[in-house]
Amino acid sequence: MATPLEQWVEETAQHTRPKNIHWCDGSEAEYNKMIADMLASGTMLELNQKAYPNCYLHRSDPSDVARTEHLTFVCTSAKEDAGPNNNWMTPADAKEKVGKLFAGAMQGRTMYVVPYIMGPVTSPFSQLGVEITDSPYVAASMRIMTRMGKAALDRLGASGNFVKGLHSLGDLSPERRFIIHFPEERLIWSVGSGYGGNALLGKKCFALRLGSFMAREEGWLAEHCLILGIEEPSGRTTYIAAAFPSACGKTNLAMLIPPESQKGYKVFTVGDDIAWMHIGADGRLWAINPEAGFFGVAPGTNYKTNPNVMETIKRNSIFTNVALTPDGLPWWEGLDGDPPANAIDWQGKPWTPQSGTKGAHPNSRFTTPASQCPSISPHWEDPNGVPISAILFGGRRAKLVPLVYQSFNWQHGVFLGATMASETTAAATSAVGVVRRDPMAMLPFCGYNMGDYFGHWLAMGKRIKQAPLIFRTNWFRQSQEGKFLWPGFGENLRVLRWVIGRVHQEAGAVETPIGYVPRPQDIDTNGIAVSPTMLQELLAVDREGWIEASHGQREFLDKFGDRMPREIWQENEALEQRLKR
Ligand code: GTP
Ligand code: SPV
Ligand code: MN
Repeated sequence: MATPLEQWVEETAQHTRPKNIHWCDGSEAEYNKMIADMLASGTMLELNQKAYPNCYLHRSDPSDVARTEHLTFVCTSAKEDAGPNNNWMTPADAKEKVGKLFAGAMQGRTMYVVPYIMGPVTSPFSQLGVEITDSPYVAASMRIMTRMGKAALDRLGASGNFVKGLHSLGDLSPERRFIIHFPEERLIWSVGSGYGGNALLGKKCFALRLGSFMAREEGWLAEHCLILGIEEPSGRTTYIAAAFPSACGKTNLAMLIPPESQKGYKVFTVGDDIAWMHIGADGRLWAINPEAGFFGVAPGTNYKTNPNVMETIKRNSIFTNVALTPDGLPWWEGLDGDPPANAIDWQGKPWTPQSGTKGAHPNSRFTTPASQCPSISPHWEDPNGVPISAILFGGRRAKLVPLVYQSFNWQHGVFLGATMASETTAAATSAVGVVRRDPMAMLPFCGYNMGDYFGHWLAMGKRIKQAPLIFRTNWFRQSQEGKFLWPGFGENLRVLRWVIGRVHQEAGAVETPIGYVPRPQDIDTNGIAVSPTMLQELLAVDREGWIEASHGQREFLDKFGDRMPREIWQENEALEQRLKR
């Protein structure tokens, strides 16, 4: 008898009509064959194999370079279950409309059946998925980003307990592009895009949108969080999860290297984008990284900002939409050294620094194995994960939001996450630099009504023993002249030190209307060019500004009607009261 997987593959092949079907085993030989095929067809270019062994460049369609949130849908039976935070169609309408786009879509192409595990191979918190795709770039990338192939098939056996993801490049037209989630059926359909977050279905589609939906049903959390461990000179290690919106510094913080002046500290990377967090046997919150690789932002990455990732991407990596130098090296804006005198830009056209355009797309990225990262934690594949002591919610805000502050308690912390806003970035195809609400950095990724999502966070807090402390951070405050006030990157360790000081009740703070804010003497500024006035500005609480913000927050909370938990409203009212006092 055919297994549920075999049946689904057969049905899908009938509908999409591929030239042939390849079941991925995840072997190196298979990977090499996929790369060789793509080199032959021109969809992959070889980089300089001396400097970048086993590294390649892929250029995606110029209209297909970032997530397309307006074409992304969550199709629950009832509209209210998807919430105002998601685009919605009925499941039947979606199947009718998008089903047609899959008909015959794989003709002349190979259909890859890609079984994968999200999470360490033996973790009880890991989950299985199978992606059917007609893109060899997607199949190859899934081998870097997940535990793909035989290990997944072995764990699956004849079971039907896996998330189904069907992906086709279609004709790559934005007119016929849809990323559709059917959370009630554990099913994803994506057509018309080859871009990471739209096409590598294990990542945002499964690990966050379906993951958050499953997590609420099952009593855990699926979050857009990095996970890191900090070892202090004393040898004590504290783990932190941090939710920052897309392109707001997760990869960089996860791989932080302590600056010269901060001797004796070490940061270990557990994950850079997604955390699945469960309540452990001891009642605490434990996090695993469901991914096996990093899909990181290239621009701005260099040996000063993130030396660990620079070492990681030197081999076995796929670069997408970066520029190419005459020596076959990848290049992007913000890389170390001078720009090349001439290069080929991300669209394959001749480019010079005088061209007046970007050489690399602002959302150009690399896909690279996590195991190669010099700072990877010895515990990154622990089946039970690592215990989380603090959660940070961080946005990109030029004004108002202080460098760091702590919530009064879990409920207030959930409120701080729920009311977070951030300036948009190139990670999605809409205007860049616009402040928008992005609760818990999950606006584009929460697979159900966010009112219910905040309710789930509140309920989790009641169940966790020694709940993590919750903080807000903002590395992106600017001066009147538009300069960053805080040096960021490695120097963010100074803020993390205050955070762990609070966790272990060793650091001071002052109580303000918005939360506990460090006093100037609580943040070590030795050896950095942050003057007392700058620090004061970074830590200031602007009452007028916050009163205005609380009104904006009201408007936002109101959108969720009676799905918004009473506790979140109460927190906003309490904030307004404290500000008026
Ligand atoms: P996704 O992969 O999209 O989820 O993004 P991410 O949160 O992992 O963002 P990433 O770490 O790749 O950073 C994105 C951009 O922010 C890069 O251009 C970085 O150089 C910049 N950045 C990261 N950390 C800091 C910081 O502390 N200060 C400043 N000023 N910029 C930063
Ligand atoms: C993000 O946009 O938050 C990313 C890249 O991490 S993607 O996987 O495309 O969503
Ligand atoms: Mn992300």
